Amino acid sequence: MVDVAAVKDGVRALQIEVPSWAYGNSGTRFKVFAQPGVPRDPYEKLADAAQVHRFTGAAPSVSLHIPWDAVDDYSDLAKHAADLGIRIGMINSNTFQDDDYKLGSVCHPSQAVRRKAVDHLLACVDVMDATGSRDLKLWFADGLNYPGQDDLRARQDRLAEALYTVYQRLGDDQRMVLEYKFFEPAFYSTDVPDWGTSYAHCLELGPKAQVVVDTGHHAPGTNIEFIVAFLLRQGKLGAFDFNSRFYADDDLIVGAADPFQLFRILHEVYIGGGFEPASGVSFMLDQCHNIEPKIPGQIRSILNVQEAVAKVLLVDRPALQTAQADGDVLTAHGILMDAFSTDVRPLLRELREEQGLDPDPMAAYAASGYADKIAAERVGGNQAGWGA
Ligand code: RM4
Ligand code: MN
Repeated sequence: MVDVAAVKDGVRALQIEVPSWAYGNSGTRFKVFAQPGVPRDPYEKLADAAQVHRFTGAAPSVSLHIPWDAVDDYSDLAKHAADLGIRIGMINSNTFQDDDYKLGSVCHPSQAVRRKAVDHLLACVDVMDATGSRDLKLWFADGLNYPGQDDLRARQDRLAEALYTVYQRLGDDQRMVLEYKFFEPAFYSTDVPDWGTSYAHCLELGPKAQVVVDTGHHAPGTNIEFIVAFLLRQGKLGAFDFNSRFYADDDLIVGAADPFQLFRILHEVYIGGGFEPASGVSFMLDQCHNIEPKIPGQIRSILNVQEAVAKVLLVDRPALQTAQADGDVLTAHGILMDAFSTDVRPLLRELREEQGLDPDPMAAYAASGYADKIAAERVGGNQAGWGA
């Protein structure tokens, strides 16, 4: 009854983008623990990302964060990626690490600061031109800590104006994707707190503006799969930032905290056609590996997403639809749970063998000697990291 070949095809077609910042040192506001072999520059970050692709065959692109990944020659960086068998993906803007941005960036009360932030976003589009990247990711740390601190509504006007300016600069094949987050670093109110705010701005802007769902950016208990279903129905889901959260924006390995939630989200992606290339939905990891080694952390993440997708593809859709139409609650629920409860690891091992990959990417990476090699080679210089 199960079409194993179709499940394999679906997983084989899935491409997951890795973030350059996953390879740098990271931590909490209490401590950043440096790791041996961490990249010193964007070129070395790409080399590490290429290892993730080498062992999974599923991670052909890397998100950059500007200015963390600023280089003199972006075409040269893109060429370096191509030489490694990968490519540069989304360009993430950063308007949160400059002293000027204490009270916000594109929503700041000062016109001069807003201009500076918009100029940065426009410069990010230049990077997209040079690297062949399709998407500009916008996440703003803007918001308020205290009621009365600034005018909530005026800040929305400023946001709309900035987004409009950047939207006008996009090429025909470029998009901007707007991420929301309900708290942090602002704690009373953020300027893009939820999917509705992002959606409304994107709708006003036009088809090249899409919503980003970062799975760690919701209040506990939020039904993220509903948001995904809704956005897909509206043609407004641009991208995912995958990670896990237990309490806040934890940025832990996707599928580690709640594999069932990941399955439910990806099931809605499937129902909504989000795995079809024409949908334009991009699947990214947005994670940091504070205590675990970084490259295996990324490999594990890719495997977790693949496992969830394989389970989704195992759902007996016709039987589910029949049970739903019949109002047969328990049969419908059972069909979903049967798929979720299936151990898909043997199937995925088989698929990897068919792809000419090692069936066990974690073990293969560990045996490759790459970790020792970079620890020995990358001595001196400044390890990358954003010193949280
Ligand atoms: C933000 C957001 C962005 C990411 C930064 C590092 O919370 O998730 O996507 O670029 O963190
Ligand atoms: Mn994110």
